Amino acid sequence: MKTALTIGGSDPTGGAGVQADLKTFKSLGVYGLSIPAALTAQSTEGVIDIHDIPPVFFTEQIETLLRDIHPDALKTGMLYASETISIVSEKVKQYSLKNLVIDPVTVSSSGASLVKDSVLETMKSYLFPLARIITPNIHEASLFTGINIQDEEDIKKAAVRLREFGPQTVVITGGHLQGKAIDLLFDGDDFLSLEGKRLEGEYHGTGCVFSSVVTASFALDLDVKEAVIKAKDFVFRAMRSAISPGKGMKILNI
Ligand code: PXL
Repeated sequence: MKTALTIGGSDPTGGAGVQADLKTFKSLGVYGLSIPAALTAQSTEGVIDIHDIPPVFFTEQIETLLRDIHPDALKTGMLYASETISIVSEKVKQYSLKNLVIDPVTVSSSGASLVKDSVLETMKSYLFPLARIITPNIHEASLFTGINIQDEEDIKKAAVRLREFGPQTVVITGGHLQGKAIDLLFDGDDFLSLEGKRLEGEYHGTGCVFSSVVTASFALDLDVKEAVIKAKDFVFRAMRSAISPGKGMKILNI
């Protein structure tokens, strides 16, 4: 059985974070491994508090697991602190990990900041160059490039700029742009624009699930285009059948 590792934040609702990633891996037939990089106290109504994992213990989690298991693919989500990002970058190189998917998480769907200072710079310099793909949404693509994204041309410009930071491929998920839900993939040569129906409402965890499907797909040897097409379809179907287990946001049915 193929294996995929997620390194990210814990979300007790299971709608985002490593919990959502594990469920997504499972539903695609990939065995899931997980290392929490930060813990959140949250409900469907929002993030209340964040606690980071001490760097020494975070390193111990990674080394213990990777000395034993070599995952076929891995993803990062909420890493929260710059030091955590540096450790991930060092270990990806040390253990020659391939198929790295970076979901550059910055804010929660409820609007809470999920990063400490200077995380954006550290991520750009140390982690992006190691990635097979990065999966920012429109908001994150704007933050990392400084481009105020208003239309599809801006999305293209941002994708080109983001790829200059070193990832092999960039996909900007457009679910947050007004109108259509367009995802744009750029591999350095070609753009692939994937258009989907837009579903109204606030959904929790779409970015996590999207990047998890891409990660599981890499573990299963799909190519980048196939992985992104599968992710868009999977997220759309999980949104259409979303559930409301609490008082706040809807959670994808995975
Ligand atoms: O959706 C981004 C995200 C990622 N990881 C964790 C989260 C969230 C959003 O709330 O809680 C742990």
